[in-house]
Amino acid sequence: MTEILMCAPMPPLVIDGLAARFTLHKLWEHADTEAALSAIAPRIRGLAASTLAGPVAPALLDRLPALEIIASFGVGYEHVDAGAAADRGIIVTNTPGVLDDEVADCTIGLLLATLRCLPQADRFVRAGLWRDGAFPLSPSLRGRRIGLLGFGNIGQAIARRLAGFGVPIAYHARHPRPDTPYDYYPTPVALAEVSDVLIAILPGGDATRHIVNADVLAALGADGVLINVARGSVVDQPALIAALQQGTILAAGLDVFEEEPEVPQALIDMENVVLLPHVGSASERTRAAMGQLVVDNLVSWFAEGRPITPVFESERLLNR
Ligand code: 8YV
Repeated sequence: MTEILMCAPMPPLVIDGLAARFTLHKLWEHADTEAALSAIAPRIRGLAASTLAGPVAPALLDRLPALEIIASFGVGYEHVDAGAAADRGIIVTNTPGVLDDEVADCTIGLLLATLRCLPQADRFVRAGLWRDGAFPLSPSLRGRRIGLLGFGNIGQAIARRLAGFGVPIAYHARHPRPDTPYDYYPTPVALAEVSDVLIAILPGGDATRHIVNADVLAALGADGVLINVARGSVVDQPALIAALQQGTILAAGLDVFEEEPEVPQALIDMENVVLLPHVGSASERTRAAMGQLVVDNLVSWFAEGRPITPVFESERLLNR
């Protein structure tokens, strides 16, 4: 039977789905993982990976000469060097599409929670403070212009929802999209200058590292709000903390952080920040769909020689 490697635990649906069709090696279950890996490495043809399991190191790929495919859980795949994998003839797949609406829904929730101070209001009621007087008035979504930093499938799903809220929308991406009615801005600073809310929804990795820096936050301005549902790496976190402390911007809603699961105490101590533990896609339903797509990619590859959702770096391997 085809042998698949999983280095760290993944959702039960993935483990069970793969174990039913392949010989699945759960590396973390071995007391001596080094010895276990050495014994099985030459036979491994598929690798099931996830952002939660950390980067797929080139040194690991060096040890897997028969590896054909890396099936990654999640739409973001910066933990795999897909270009280097393609150079080795290894296909990489991710789980796009099935989480777009869920992440977009969560983004709207975080946006409203941040602007209307909903978690703070909940804490106020629970603390019994209502009896002493009304909760302070909050900022509003009304009258705000929204800047989408990133305009891929999830960014567009957020834009569709925001259109229903009747707020103006603009965006920055690598290229303008002629098929949208929204204004394009060629740089993050230019977008921030015309926005009252900046929503980061773009891929992580080196190309976007700290794309939200002190200049972008200054351009967003003293009434500005940052929402980050992308990756912690896209925001210069110390610059964000300074901007919040100094009133350079008004508030932030953050689902992702630079060193997850670590969240700086300075952010925890701030009342004008809403913090989520990277839950954008984390509903039972959507995580199940993502897990099933990991399984289906491996099954399709080994049964039919066709992955379902290869990343673009892998396309050159498939078009040969
Ligand atoms: C998950 C994500 O948290 O899809 C992504 O890129 O960030 C999330 O859906 C992540 O994939 C968990 O491994």
